[in-house]
Amino acid sequence: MMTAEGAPKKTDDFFFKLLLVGDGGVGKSSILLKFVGDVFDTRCVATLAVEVKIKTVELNGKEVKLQIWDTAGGEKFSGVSTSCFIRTAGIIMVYDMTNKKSFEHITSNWLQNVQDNTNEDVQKVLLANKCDLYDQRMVSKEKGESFAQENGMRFFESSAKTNINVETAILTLVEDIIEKNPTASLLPK
Ligand code: G3D
Ligand code: MG
Repeated sequence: MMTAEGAPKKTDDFFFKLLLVGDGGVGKSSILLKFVGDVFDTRCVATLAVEVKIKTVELNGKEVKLQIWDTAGGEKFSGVSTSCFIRTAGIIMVYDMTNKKSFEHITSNWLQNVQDNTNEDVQKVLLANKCDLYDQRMVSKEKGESFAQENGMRFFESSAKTNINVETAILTLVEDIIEKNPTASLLPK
């Protein structure tokens, strides 16, 4: 099959599952809404307390379909169930830079929850969200950055409200996934 431009249609596009984790209220759903938009192919999996959204992005000439799982309800014990992690290629860990506890839960619980349920190939990014509220900052950039570095994650300060680094963080994560698995398409299309 040919595209309008006459180039052969790509058959090796990627399809990755990403997972958002972090305390309630840090902005996970807002980040997803900002990245994907208010689309109608949202699925609710009530029993798993996840919402799944799909977005296709163009990256380095490839079409990459992203299935992004937004978790909720795991906040009480700072962990989500093993079933949420199945076939996950990338994890977006989020804290609220105006809420110290949300960062402490990343270091004390969420990273452990992720490490217990994934192998080392799974790429991770740490987001210090709500950076538009800089005058209410409770976690320094250095603290977030060095924790991310120590644990092999990328780090961005983001704002779902003013749209800072949301797309950059997710696309960088996807680039890392592809770099690690250049021939992989981790889910059947
Ligand atoms: P969650 O999905 O992690 O539980 P939500 O978090 O996306 O529901 O966001 C929780 C609250 O934080 C929401 O406010 C949302 O508007 C706000 N929020 C999310 N991201 C940002 C951000 O980057 N900056 C600011 N200033 N606020 C943000 P409400 O008032 O609706 O509860
Ligand atoms: Mg939410």
